[in-house]
Amino acid sequence: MPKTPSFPEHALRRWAISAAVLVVAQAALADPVVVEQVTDVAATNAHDMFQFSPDILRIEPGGEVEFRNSIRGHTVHSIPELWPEGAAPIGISYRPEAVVRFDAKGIYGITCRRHGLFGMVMLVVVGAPDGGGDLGTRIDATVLSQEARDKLRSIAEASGLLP
Ligand SMILES: [Cu+2]
Repeated sequence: MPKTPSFPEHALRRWAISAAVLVVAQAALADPVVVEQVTDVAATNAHDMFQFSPDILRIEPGGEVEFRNSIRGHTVHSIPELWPEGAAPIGISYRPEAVVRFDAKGIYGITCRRHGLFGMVMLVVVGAPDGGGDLGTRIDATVLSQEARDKLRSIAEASGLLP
């Protein structure tokens, strides 16, 4: 019976070690969190049809978010009243994907310029704030539609940022 050549054990061990190192390195880089901009044509109302998914994120300072599908009318725009002081505003249009890095701690409000009217809004919470602070007042101060403000309130309430 012919002897089948066996893979040298030391080479196998070396391969296993480099594979383990690779996994650790990838975990350390922390891939961006993905937010999809959804158009659900099966929805029976505009409120459900146009959404950011998920509509709330909690990340650490320096964390990155990849916004996908800022096309066919969807955009990603900062809500000025819900944006930490000094943080650069964002405006993404006509791009299948765009990565945004959030450095400053705080609560960031984001809207789609076309569908924000129907409540296509979301929050990004960077760091761990003690609470929403004056979030409720700031939501009321926005020039968004009532539907968008209601959506922001419900997101904030569901995540403990508002009582
Ligand atoms: Cu949209």
